[in-house]
Amino acid sequence: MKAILSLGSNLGRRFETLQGAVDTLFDAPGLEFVRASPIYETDPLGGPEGQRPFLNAIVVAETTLPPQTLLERAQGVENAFGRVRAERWGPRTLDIDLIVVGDVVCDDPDLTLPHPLAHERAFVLMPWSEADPEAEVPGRGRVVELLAGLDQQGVRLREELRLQEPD
Ligand code: A4P
Ligand code: MG
Repeated sequence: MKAILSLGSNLGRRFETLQGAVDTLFDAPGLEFVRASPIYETDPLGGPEGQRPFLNAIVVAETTLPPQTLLERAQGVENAFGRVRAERWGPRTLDIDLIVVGDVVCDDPDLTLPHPLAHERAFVLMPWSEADPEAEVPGRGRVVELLAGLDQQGVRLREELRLQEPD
């Protein structure tokens, strides 16, 4: 099934962290890289004042893993990149969210699918619409249409930064 992952970083070497995350995520069986979106620099949403902007991107993958296992893989990669869980919505070297996994719907606070805020976040929908223009958020509508209803001012394309396929 198709899996959409959202990657964000606003501490340290942000681009290198995103590329390293892509390389590490796909370094084990059960998850196949399909495509990465362009990278966007985005104003931080929520969290403390004075945070640096994020770099955000979307990765499209194919997976045979159960969503819970995929979440554990993502959290392992976050930890490998020195993520310190201090403050909710606070600065982080790496945040990986599962946006959708196939058509799985799940209300568990440890894993909510589709991601409960994805449909209202331009920093998710903008790169996602680039990576997969036909995409839909189950129960919410088409990504391009959801995006059109949002303020996109804080989301800027960083054309010169390009994620490579995992090595
Ligand atoms: N969790 C539940 N559902 C999911 C899911 N679909 N994907 C649980 C990933 N995790 C999920 O996450 C807290 C808990 O959410 C995890 O234990 C997991 O079991 P976390 O990553 O530990 O904490 P967090 O990321 O600080 O909190 P939260 O509520 O997940 O925040 P978000 O939604 O990840 O938002 N602004 C910009 N411009 N760009 C960003 O990338 N990111 C955030 C974080 C805020 N503002 C941002 C950005
Ligand atoms: Mg998160």
